[in-house]
Amino acid sequence: MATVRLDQKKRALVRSIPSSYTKALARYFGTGPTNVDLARAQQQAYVDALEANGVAVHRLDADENHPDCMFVEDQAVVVDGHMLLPTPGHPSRVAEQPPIAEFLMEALEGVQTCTMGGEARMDGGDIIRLGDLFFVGRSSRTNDLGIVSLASLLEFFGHELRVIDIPEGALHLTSISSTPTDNIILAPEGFLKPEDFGALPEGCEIIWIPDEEVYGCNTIGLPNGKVLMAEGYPTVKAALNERGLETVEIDMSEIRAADGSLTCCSIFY
Ligand code: CIR
Repeated sequence: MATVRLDQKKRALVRSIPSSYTKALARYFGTGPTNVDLARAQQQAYVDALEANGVAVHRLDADENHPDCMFVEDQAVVVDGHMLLPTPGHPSRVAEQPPIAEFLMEALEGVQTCTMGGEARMDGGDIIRLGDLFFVGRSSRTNDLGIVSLASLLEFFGHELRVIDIPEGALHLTSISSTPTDNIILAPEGFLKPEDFGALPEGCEIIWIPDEEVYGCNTIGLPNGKVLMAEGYPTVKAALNERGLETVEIDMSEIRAADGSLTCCSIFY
């Protein structure tokens, strides 16, 4: 998940892929998944990569009634041991949340949890974190009231939040960017501009990636310093390797087919 710092990435939650996955929402990168077995094999490779690089993974059972249930990132926002349970921005995904919330409340014993009310909407996939600076996407899934809820949680910690308008052609902020380390942002040059992020803390940089590799901008920084990335994005890989970051690549084709990126498939807690 995109809301924890590198040093907070020891445990991750994933959820199995239901047979109904072929009905998952797909409007952006994906034309819709067709091969559930391949998606499951790719998810297993993802879990194996996390575990091989220092993350303990817990897996929840799939929910056949919710084709998108593997995309757990959208369902809970964990920040410094506190948790915000957003009301997801797509109605078909709202009822995915209870087992995820239940698991996290038990795992994070005594966790302070807040929920959203009224018309507030947010998908966890709209948040990225650069050290203690947060960015949230105002998107088709995340509205201003949702952003207000996140802002009050972050205010409690004294963390700054900046809002970025997500262009029409993208689902979430994490669909088009990520922070592979606590001082690097990857972003596609035709989707976002330097002004969207504003002035960054000293020592931080944005690596601008050509639009053909927009999907590759979503990466996961691992606790051992390596970076998990999707296979097939040579500019992203070269940019990370040039900065001394070792990359681990996995095939994400059937996850991408449902508009899912690497971060969408887990919650670090
Ligand atoms: C959806 O449209 O909600 C799913 N098919 C994909 C969710 C991807 N999640 C994410 O970017 N955090």
